Amino acid sequence: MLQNQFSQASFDIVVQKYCRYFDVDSAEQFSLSQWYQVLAEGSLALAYAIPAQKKADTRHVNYLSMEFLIGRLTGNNLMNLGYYQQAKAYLANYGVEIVDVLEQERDPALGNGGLGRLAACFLDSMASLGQPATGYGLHYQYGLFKQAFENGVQKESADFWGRNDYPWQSHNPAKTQLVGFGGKIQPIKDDKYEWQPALTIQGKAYDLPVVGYQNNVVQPLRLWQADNDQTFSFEKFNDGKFLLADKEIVNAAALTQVLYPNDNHKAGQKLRLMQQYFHCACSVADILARHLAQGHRLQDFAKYQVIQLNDTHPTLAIPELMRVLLDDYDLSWDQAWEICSNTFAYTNHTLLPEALEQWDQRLFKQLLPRHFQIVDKINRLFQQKVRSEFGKNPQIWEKLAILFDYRVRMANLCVVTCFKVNGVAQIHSDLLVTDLFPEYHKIFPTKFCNVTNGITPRRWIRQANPKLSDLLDRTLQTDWTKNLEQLQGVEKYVEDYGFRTEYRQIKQHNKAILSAEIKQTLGLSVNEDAIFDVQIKRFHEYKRQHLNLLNIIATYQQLKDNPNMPFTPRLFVFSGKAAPGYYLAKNIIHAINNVAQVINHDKHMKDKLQVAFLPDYRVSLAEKIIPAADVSEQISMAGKEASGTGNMKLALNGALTLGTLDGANVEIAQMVGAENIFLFGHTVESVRELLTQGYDPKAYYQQNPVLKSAVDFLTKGAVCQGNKAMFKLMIDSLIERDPFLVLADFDSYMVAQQRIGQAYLDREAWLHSCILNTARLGMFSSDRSIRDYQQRIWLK
Ligand code: 26Q
Repeated sequence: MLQNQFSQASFDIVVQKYCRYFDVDSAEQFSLSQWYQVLAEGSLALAYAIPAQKKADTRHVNYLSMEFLIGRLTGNNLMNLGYYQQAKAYLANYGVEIVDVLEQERDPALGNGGLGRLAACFLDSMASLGQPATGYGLHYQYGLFKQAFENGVQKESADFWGRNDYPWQSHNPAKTQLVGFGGKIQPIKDDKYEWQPALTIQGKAYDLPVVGYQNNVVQPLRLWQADNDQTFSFEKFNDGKFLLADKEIVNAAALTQVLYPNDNHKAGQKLRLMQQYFHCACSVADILARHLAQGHRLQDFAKYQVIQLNDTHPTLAIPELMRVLLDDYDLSWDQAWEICSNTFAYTNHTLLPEALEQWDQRLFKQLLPRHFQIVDKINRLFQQKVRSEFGKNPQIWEKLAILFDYRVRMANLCVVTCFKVNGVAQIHSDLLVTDLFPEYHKIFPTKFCNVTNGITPRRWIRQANPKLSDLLDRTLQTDWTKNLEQLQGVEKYVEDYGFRTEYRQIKQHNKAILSAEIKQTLGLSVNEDAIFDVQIKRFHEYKRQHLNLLNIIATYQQLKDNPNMPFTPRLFVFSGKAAPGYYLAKNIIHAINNVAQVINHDKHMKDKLQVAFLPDYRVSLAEKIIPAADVSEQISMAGKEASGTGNMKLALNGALTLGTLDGANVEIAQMVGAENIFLFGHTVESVRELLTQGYDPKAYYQQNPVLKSAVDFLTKGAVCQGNKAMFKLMIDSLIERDPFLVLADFDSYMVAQQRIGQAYLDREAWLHSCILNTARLGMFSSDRSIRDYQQRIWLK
């Protein structure tokens, strides 16, 4: 009741304020976007009205990530604050639907995909579990590019998301930092040096509130924005010996202008390295300042702080903390190393060699001379350790060195320094030890562990699927979002007529909503009774969207040849972006779009086979697609997808997985049981076998007429508009090299698709499996992941 009055009053104040701003007599005249401003600002006030937590005596988690893909905040924060219903009623008084208002919000796209979204889910879970934490990231001016299709080709445009008027952020001027680059170093004494940077840049803090789920916790996501340093001295700069590089002028504000659009691929550019250091320097300084301000001693740093590195992108925080401890706080090397090696923990998200970050030594040294010196010493000290373990063995040293062949290897620096290294699904953590870091594992056997990824049930069911959430609320009579394992409780309703009917109706309702979205964006009327088969993720060869495409083409050809063959209608839904410079991935997007054109315009395919590629995949679009899915495509080549998290979101919302034994699919299969998942394709072991035997993709192409004709389809007729070379990039790659075994898995994939078509005909059995998927997915809550981090890493 008190809460009710409170939220009412705070919204009234904002309404009054905006009546003036917008120059209208009353709120009745507000547009939806004006209501959005009112709702966001009112909610922000409510979030910050929560009193600060009293300082806990536990370790504070500092989550460093170059990406936080948070999605829309207003609905989520209102829900977590416990004010959603009141806000809804408040707007209803004005005849306004809250969902229409929430649709006005733009997604802050401050991340590429899985890694950035995981960081956002973890912030939600840490706040919801009361784990004291601060997220540290960058306040990019442009988030991930917007995607449109022109004649089927991906076109990128800038995502001007409006960081300056974004209602959820507050500039926190007390937290501004200064960051140096370039210049030179002077020895002071022992390991103490003085670094005289060539230029300094200001880092301004922009805070977003992370609201815990109905537990009165609010903690910051702190995003750093670069700006020109007001105290910048041109005199000093013009003095030749301080120049960063030959007369190079750096516009500081450019540093945080754009998010690099690569996913699972390194960039190697100077600006990216500068971004990384800027992120780390601001964050380390802020963590130290908070630690000392709380009255803790410097030597207790590792006792009260942990710094979790989200992949190697924030690795520079390691030499940065060393530098500050040595040069600014006069610690000895051993004291500083003791602190660092007990503070940092590293999460690896990929085994792909092309994604492992290595920086050019000359570039590194030029930008960060003092850090290079520190890394060099870490490397030399580590060499002694390697010698004592393996003797003088140049081959092993070549593999384990941090500095080698004029490169700085970030993953090696992380493994050597951090007290824990974790992978993101069991199979990935195993491969990390056996394939990527076996020698390190021998030296540091207890360093490696697994924490399987998770997703926040607040956003990925409660918010995205309100109808299913309501059914679960009524069935379980408890708030299952706080403890997702309680979903097991629905298992006993799997044969309950009432429950089944509602569950089925909810899926159908969600499919109708998605159909309307497809109609609106693509002008395509889809068959709502078809199987909604979805593949939504970044475009990458290893994720094999082209395997999906080849099956679609082959199916189309079969239906053309044999119009009366038994077939369960399908709608294939795609969504996802390709990195702008990844031409092969863009070629796959183009091919899917053109095949969609042909199939969707073939009147014989109407309501039988349809393809919808929704442009501009983002969190808010995922929230619409996922609840409507029947089949979840998780078809990466075994051993390549570290975990996946879309797989969890889809299965939780009652889609059946069609997948390889890769990443978290393995654990999903264990949880739901073999009868409730469709597995196919080579396993990690059989991939290994095939590759040692020598893989010849051309043989598959020549020997399988169905496959051959599907591939050839792309060089004929309307699909390529007479341009045989249109999809050459993709086709040549498949036939000549096929690094991700698309052709080797084609047969098994088609068979699995046919099994799905069969299985769907028994709608009762299908529904049974869907319900069991929801019931058995509780362990994939990111709350469980965070508890694992606490037990296996942070609280050690
Ligand atoms: C690196 C250097 C320069 C520029 C960009 C990058 C860069 C950026 C993003 C490298 C990698 C990424 C993103 C990687 C990623 O999203 N990995 C995914 O992480 C998920 C969360 O753990 C897993 O579920 C996915 O399996 C994994 O692919």
